[in-house]
Amino acid sequence: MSEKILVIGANGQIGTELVTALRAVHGAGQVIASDINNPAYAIRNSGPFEFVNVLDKDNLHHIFHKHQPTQVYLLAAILSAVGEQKPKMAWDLNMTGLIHVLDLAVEFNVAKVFWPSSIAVFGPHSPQYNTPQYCVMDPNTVYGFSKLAGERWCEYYNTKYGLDVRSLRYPGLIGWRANPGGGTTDYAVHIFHEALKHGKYESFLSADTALPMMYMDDAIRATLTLMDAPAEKLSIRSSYNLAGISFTPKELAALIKDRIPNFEISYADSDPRQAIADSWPKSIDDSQATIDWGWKIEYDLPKMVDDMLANLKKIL
Ligand code: AKB
Repeated sequence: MSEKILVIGANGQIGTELVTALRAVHGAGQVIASDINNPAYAIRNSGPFEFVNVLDKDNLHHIFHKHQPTQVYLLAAILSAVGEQKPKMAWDLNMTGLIHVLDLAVEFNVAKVFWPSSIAVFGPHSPQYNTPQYCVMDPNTVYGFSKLAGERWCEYYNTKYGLDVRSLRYPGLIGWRANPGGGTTDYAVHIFHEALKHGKYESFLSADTALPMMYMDDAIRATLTLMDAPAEKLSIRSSYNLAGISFTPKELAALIKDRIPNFEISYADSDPRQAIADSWPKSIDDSQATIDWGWKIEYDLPKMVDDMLANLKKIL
């Protein structure tokens, strides 16, 4: 059966890359990109696009009815840093948007739904190193506890209505095709742009702040692999831990300096994003993803740095 795939929030950092990857696999006409904002050039010119506001259930209902999607990817969300500036809006978008999509997926018999969670579901009392799938979770950002509540809703819709909903706890994502918007891990993308454009960067996180990160190619491959896995292999219907690579701003800067010798990094005196980063894990145990659907990363830190610089040099 040919798939009809609806991607909601297609203009963002993940959406831009995911729509391109899905169109390459399923054909451009089968993947409907949608967003509340005008699409980026790459999205607009490579296949169908719809304006969608996830908070407007009638609008969303119309899109589901029109396209009868077999798969839906819900990527519209407010991330950690912006969420702290607009807490009520972040809760509303991240929760109400998810529940609208889960309800419509049940009503329209959507075969599979993907919804991203995050390492932000963990908090200051979670184990910081090799954080396990199941442990104390006391997120203290609105983004973090909206993701944790969202995971519970996903598992609930799976158990109660049999909805095949799948999810990953993404670490910070690093890619060259699209910029991140409003997260705590954004420094790890901005640093490359500034190194190439200006030869220097001021990190808003301190030199030794380790965080779990992942190259976008790995994240997209993880997403597509999870979505292709046989349903009976999936033992987790809340959201899978996903590890990637863990590093500090100092370690990343050292690798960039090896390749751009005049590059200099400095560190901000204080920034509200530091407290968020300090509440998150430093590394993640994603062994259940390996057991259930064969997950394995391909990009280590040096390989990611080389690929980011090579691609950004072509477009900056
Ligand atoms: C953020 O920094 O808010 C996101 C995330 C880790 O979910 N990149």
